[in-house]
Amino acid sequence: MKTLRIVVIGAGAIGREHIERIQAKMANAAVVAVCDINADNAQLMADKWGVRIEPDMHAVIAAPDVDAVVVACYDPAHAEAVLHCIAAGKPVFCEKPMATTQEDCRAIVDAEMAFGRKLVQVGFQRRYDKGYLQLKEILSSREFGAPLLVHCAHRNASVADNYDTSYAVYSTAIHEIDAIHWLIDDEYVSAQVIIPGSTRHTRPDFLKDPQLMILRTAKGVVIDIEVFVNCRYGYDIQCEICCEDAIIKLPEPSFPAVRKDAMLTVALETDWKQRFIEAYDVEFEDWVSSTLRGEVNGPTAWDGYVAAVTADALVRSQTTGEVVDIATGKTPEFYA
Ligand code: ISE
Repeated sequence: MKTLRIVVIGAGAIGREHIERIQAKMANAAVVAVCDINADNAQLMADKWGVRIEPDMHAVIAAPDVDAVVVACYDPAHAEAVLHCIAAGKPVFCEKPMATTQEDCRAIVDAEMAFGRKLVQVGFQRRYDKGYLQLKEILSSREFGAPLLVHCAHRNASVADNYDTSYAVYSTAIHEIDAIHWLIDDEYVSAQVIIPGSTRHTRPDFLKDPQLMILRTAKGVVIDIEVFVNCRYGYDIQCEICCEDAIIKLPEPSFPAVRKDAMLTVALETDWKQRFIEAYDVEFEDWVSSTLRGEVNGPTAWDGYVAAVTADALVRSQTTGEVVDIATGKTPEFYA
């Protein structure tokens, strides 16, 4: 069996997780090198997994013993790394967001089309979650009619100190933006954000929390997304789709129900890495096997671009509350 030899760019929290996942769980892939501007991060992974440290990102992407690249560095550095992979003809898995501006996302799309073959997969792991896959199957069967309304909630117990109002879109709702686009297979046409009073657990001048985001699609579906990143009680992802003939709800993570002291309790997840751990594993299995076949099977650079354009429209509405139009244009034949 062929082994996919990978360099991981960025060995912070998520990069480390991916290195461990590849080294500990995957038979047909191996991390051969790590590159991080933080030398301690790279050293930690070199010590633990025996991978070589490569300080020069451009050189390691082009290295002959590197078949593919995982980009998991600081978000604003994604675009440069991904563009370099395309220039070197190397398949690349890029954590979300693909880039922090829609212009950079468009540049990636244009570079990939000019190269002539798909190389980029974006890390929208929800598409590999069992519950979301079940929703996709049910919706695709059309057994319950067309979707009309989608209610989502994305709640984090708390977030880091540098997380500001726009992160609620770029870092958090970006998952729903992609997942719902994929689930209902429809194009977004407008975005609006409604901001109620903020929780006392945040500094409202820096982070407005919670927020209600509303998206509309070309076929008339209305999607509401509650983002509440200081909900305190746990990590909670909800998605309910109202179709013409049925209401379909994302399954809850499964925990035993405990009866004790006149209470019936069921645990909740507390952390996104745990909630989606299986999805990440399946996502990487799929990325490695499709890369070895010379294909891109998961979310493409075009999906990354659509998410970025939609996210920018939501962020524009955060300050005014107004409805902002979304125009991504027609999906190019290359990505159809
Ligand atoms: C984080 O970056 C993620 O990707 C998590 O899934 C999300 O729940 C969290 O809000 C983000 O900051």
